[in-house]
Amino acid sequence: HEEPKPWDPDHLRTRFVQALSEMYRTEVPLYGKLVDVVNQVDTTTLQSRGQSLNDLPSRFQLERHGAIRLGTQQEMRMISRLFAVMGMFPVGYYDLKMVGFPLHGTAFRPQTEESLRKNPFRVFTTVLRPDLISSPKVREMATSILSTRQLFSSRLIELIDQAETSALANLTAEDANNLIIESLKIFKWHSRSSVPLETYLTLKKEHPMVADIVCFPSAHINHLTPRTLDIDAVQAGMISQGLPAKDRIEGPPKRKCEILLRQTSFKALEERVSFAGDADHAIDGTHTARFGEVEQRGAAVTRKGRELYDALLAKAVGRSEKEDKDSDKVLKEVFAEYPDDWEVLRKEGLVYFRYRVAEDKAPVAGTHKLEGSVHINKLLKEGVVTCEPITYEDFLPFSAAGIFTSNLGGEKDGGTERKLQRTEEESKRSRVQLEGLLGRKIPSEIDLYDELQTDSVKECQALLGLSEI
Ligand code: OOG
Ligand code: NI
Repeated sequence: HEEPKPWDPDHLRTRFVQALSEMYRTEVPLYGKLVDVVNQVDTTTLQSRGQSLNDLPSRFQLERHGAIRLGTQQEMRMISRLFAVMGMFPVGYYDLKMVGFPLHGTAFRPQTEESLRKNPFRVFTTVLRPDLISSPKVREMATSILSTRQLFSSRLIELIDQAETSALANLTAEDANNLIIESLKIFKWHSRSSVPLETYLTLKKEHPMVADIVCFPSAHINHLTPRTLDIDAVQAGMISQGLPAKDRIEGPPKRKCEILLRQTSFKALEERVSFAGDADHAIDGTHTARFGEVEQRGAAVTRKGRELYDALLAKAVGRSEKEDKDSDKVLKEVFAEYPDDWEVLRKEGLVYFRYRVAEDKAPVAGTHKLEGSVHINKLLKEGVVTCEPITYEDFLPFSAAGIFTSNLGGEKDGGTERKLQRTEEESKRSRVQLEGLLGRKIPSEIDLYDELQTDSVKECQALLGLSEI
């Protein structure tokens, strides 16, 4: 077993998330409690399967995602360079205008099957869009405050430059340590605002998200999210242990065949902040932003599967608003239309699968190989090939809105409209803008799952010596 190189991107990402997790537990003690609840639940779930936590691959013990909100294009550009060093690249475009936030962004995450297997940690990263702030005065205020902020230390920029230009082999273990230390500074919480209370309140009135982004010297991580094997039990556990859990779990209802992503959180706490005052007098105030979240991931769905999910979700939301019924009950009823059997989901092309030649079926040298073209269903039926659903590694903007709306801290009368209308055309334009800024195309998550599935079929085809599957 070889020691990983200090600059191996997957290894750096693992060290980074461990350090981030430790920092966040110290900053938000309630988050530590959530992680304890998750561990208790997973231990019980595993016990019922005759297993223990130690049976889980170590990557399961790592947080699955975090989220940050940036203020400027320069900050977005620099963070994308830092995340690339840790093997995280933009996947999926999220236009949060559609849920009423003046932000758009992407998820920086590992893209290859191998990197995902080692550690699937990702960061949902958004950037403020000043053009969506309706008041010219507030827009000017926000951009001018942000123009002097320096999120990245000069040592960090130097290390990123080096990692990009020189052979990684030239960088030492100490350089790697420094990269982690300097990176943490970007995500650290400062209980001191960089602006006077009055400015904070003006920005907050416009939109709480704008105040959260603009008024602090760092891009504090706003939540971290471990995964769990049983999110319903974690929700119940949070409630019974007195954590301020949000009312309901976002995403699809509980099913036999889990799809996409289910998430819940404890609500953000009001934290003390000192605001810049006159002369030496700081003024005390509060800010509500940071929370803890938990997620349970299911299968990645195809475009067809996603359209069905979106349609059923919209139907459920519409019905529970109209009928004033328990929304979870409505959700369950409406989702009865979504097939809940892996074989049906596969045959109807709703879910992506990873195909593999069964271990004892791979033809070894000298043995008879299959010939010509065989349908995948036949190979599955004969046990020559096996398949398992591909895990969904991305996000659901409507779920995110559900989580964030319960974490914004009241304030409903802002100037920037909370439900901004957007058109497909507009969304395409802003996506191209973000791509221009990142200097690369943002692949659609669905295309990546499609590719994983296709590659796995090709791998089977090659191993079995078939001309076509
Ligand atoms: C959105 C973060 C989205 C999730 O779990 O959906 C997210 C934001 O920062 O505003 O983390
Ligand atoms: Ni999240």
